[in-house]
Amino acid sequence: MERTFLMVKPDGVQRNLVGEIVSRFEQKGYTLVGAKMLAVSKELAETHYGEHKERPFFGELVGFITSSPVFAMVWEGENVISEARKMMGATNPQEATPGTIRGDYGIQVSKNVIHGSDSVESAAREIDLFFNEDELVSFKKTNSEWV
Ligand code: DAT
Ligand code: MG
Repeated sequence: MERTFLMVKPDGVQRNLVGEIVSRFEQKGYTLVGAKMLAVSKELAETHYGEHKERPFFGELVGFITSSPVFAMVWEGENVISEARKMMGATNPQEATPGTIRGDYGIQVSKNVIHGSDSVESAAREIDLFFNEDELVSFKKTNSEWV
């Protein structure tokens, strides 16, 4: 059973998309095991997006993710890391298939609504970066055999 880190970015929170996004992952059958609103600090943003620090858009990216609160989540389920990436769609919303979150709600690559971990390693790193162990629950849903 995998866990992944998903985050509704400042544009998604401002546009009231938190409920819609949570609903998509719930209805798919995944389990929410942790969630919180937070204002991302410059330090946290630079660590989280560290792999992009040499890219020309790094400053804009850090500025954007710290511009307004985000909704951080940990979701659990079979293959949730790659399945969540499919449900999010391509990084550039104009290349994302309609029906995906970015395809349905985004237009610009710099305001693409949601972040999701892209590998087992990044999921572990990002969950640890954003959540303490005692902020995550571990439980089995009574309907799990129906999913
Ligand atoms: P993803 O979020 O799909 O994992 P990524 O890790 O390559 O994509 O990039 C991280 C974020 O950086 C992405 O969600 C939006 C922003 N970004 C990526 N490419 C960009 C570009 N060419 N111009 C502006 N922002 C960009
Ligand atoms: Mg990425």
